[in-house]
Amino acid sequence: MLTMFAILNSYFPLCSVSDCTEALADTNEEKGIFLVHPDRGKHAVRLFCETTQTGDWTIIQARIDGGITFARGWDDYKTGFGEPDEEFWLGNENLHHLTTQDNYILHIDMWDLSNTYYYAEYDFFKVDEESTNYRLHIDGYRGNATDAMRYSNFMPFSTMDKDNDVSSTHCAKFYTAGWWYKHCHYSNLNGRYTVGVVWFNHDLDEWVQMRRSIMKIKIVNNTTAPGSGAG
Ligand SMILES: [Ca+2]
Repeated sequence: MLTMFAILNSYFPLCSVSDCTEALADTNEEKGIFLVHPDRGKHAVRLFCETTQTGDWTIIQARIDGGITFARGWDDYKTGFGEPDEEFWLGNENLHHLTTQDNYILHIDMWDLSNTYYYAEYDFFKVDEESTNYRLHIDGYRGNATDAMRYSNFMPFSTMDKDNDVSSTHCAKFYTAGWWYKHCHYSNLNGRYTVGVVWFNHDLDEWVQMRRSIMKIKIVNNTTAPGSGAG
């Protein structure tokens, strides 16, 4: 058994790596694409990992230039699409496996059409399993973008071919994207590029249209996760 493990490990040096922190530590790289196994071996996923002064980050979403369409159905959003270092959606299944193996912070960088920078960070970010339609849990906002995503808290995910929102309309179909729509949204970072990639700024009381967005997560250790049953 030991021998077999050694052989497997020589073929797949990152086989036992379950997140970006371990991948980066294994290779001493500052950033790059790594093959990791969030749930210890059942799934392999390519992650773009980056270490910064604020920690080791995993990119989960990127809108950069409208190079690929985000008008996709359930299966695409489930498995993910795009390239980890280009336009990208990590995939709801991967999001679920990652965010349930530890406690994660969600950080969102956004630049509007005039290149003004906004960020929103959530101390708690978790995506439930598919049987809940990848229900979202976020809490503990800070940033300069105002807390638009809280509106989506406890919502299941919807796509153009799956209406899980609480609206009488089909939000995902209307906005041609996948998101945790409610009735319908105050944030829509998977929306149509660039007209629908928006974040509602409560301070400005207006929609801000984004040219670029990056969503990334990192493990927070030794923190107490807030209760997730409030919804
Ligand atoms: Ca509906």
